[in-house]
Amino acid sequence: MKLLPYSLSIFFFLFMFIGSSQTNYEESKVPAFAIPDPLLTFSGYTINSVKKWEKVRRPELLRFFENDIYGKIPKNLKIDSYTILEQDDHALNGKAKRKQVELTFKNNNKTLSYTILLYLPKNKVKAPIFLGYNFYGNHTITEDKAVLISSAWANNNKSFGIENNTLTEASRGKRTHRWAVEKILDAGYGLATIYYGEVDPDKNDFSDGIHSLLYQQGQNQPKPAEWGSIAAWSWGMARALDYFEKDADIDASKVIAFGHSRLGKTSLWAGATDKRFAGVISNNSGCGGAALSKRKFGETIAVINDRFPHWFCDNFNQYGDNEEALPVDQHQLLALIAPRPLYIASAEEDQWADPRGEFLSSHYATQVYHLYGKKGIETKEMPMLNDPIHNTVSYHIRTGKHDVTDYDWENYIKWANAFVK
Ligand code: GTR
Repeated sequence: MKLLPYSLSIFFFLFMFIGSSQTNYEESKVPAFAIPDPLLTFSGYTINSVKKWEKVRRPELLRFFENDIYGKIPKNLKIDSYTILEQDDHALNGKAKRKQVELTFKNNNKTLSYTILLYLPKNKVKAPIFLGYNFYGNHTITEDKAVLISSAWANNNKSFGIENNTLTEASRGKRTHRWAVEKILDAGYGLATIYYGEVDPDKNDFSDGIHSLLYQQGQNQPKPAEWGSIAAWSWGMARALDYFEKDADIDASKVIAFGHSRLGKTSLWAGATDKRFAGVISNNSGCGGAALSKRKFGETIAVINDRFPHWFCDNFNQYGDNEEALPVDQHQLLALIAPRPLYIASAEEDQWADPRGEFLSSHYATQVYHLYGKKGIETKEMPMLNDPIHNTVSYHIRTGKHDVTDYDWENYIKWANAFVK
């Protein structure tokens, strides 16, 4: 997050260039390492009960992930007000109730608002819902003309018609394939989505987004142990859940945090930090998400911190090319979600996200689920392609690339029916 002196930046650039050309995609080159034991405290004490897990081990792990990986939230900030911007009880050809709800936050003489797009199944009193961010605006997930276009900063993207960091009509419906809205509604669930750039624009700049509302006097960027963007986006999901608790159409005890890729890292962290999320889905979340960092397969800590210096807290930099020094790994992040249902999904062609590392992580988290008498990923053998394992902890690897598909959603719905609903 800090600016490096010029000469150092050149050195760093060269190093990264050489380093990234060495991305490892070979299983035989994965280093040998011990899997940090979720049930052994940092001081060497063995945990053998739910009580000790919840009193001793879970808090110390959570603290570690907060201080050294995602960053702490400096202070609690509640919703100042919310406004139903728009509502239609006969949306999507009469299939759904649509609501667009704006949440507003105020602090330090600053204001931040973001808008939740909700599709709820008709004739259902309190619906369980999937909540997940989208990458390019709520209007990209559907052809529905009534969905409002965000005025927040967006990454330019030619194929989406996004220029000058501004979202327009040109991108309406561009991401419908990632959101199986009809399947979700038909199964009796609602869908809530938010444009992540409204909570914190995805760029290495901490003058904007939610961070700026919570600085102390004179502060203009997070401290080394304070929140990066992933923690900020997770915070936004938790505040959406605060709103759901007030919305009579939603069953706030059945909100499933969903996310793809960087937003899958986000849904995992949201589930770890807020126990109210009834279930968590990580779709192709990879490095800093479900994948084990110590495997150094595909994207690594050094590479992710270089490309996205704002995602994690500054303290995370000390583990770049120094994974051995990490006393934890990402399966322990997954374990923080226990005993709540958790779904980890990979894609065959998404080697950058290390599917095997994602799988192993779900396996090694399972021992904490066992404390609660729940089943997870009991085997160390990866399943065949398109052959999901469904338990309280679920896993699948599907054919195809880094993406969200109908196949993914069909499985999330099956798992939610069995373990969340
Ligand atoms: C990639 C990044 C991944 C993943 C992905 C995404 O460039 O290296 O960690 O987060 O972006 O979010 O689409």
